[in-house]
Amino acid sequence: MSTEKCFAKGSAAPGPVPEGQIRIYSMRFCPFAQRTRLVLNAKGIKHDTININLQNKPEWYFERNPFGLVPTLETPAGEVIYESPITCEYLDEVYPENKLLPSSPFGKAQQKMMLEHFSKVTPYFYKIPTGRKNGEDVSKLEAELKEKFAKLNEDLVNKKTKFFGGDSITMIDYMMWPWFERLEIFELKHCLDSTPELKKWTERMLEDPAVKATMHSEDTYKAFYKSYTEGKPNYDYGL
Ligand SMILES: N[C@@H](CCC(=O)N[C@@H](CS)C(=O)NCC(=O)O)C(=O)O
Repeated sequence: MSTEKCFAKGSAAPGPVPEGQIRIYSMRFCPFAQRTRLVLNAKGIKHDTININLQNKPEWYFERNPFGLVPTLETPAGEVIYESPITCEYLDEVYPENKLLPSSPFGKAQQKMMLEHFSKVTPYFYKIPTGRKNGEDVSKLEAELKEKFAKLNEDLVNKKTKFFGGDSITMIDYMMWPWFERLEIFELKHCLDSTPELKKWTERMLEDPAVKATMHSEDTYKAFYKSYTEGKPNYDYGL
């Protein structure tokens, strides 16, 4: 790809997906799309990236994903796959190198159940900053988030493992990571203070090459989130 700049309404649809590659439709700061980017990186999959202006979406994007959300994958044969957990599982099945999901049906089911639990955590990363912006008291929400973190902490303590699926990174770690990477931006880092094992997990994750390859600097995140909260997201910030 020649540009990471986002495609907006009125733009021409990109050309065909290059043979031997897979395409990801993404947005540089989207945590859901980051899940897929983490898996692409961790597995060393050759891909091209088309970033989408989510405030002003290209008309042709709805032909790829009727929900109009990122991430979406597209293969050279024109197959499209969307919804972040589905894209990640697809990549893990199609590209055998560095398997991220357990091979046993129960192991897989466990990771999916953990993900369901985590889906109850992500809304706090939106509710708390929005509440603060509106001048609301968010202490109750913060206490609830800390309780969720305590559960995750307990899980690591009970398992006695470095990561959520064992002593090396597996799919579930990548599925949860993008929100932890943004704790500082959301001014929620203090919520980790009473969960030392979870905090150690975040430190270990920061050492991972795929995490390093997909993350932005704190300044870049801050600038993007400022533009986002002002209602004018600058998807191309820093390009
Ligand atoms: N359930 C979806 C959620 C994806 C999602 O919400 N992506 C956001 C960007 S972070 C998006 O595309 N928003 C555009 C919109 O809401 O119209 C997934 O897991 O892929």
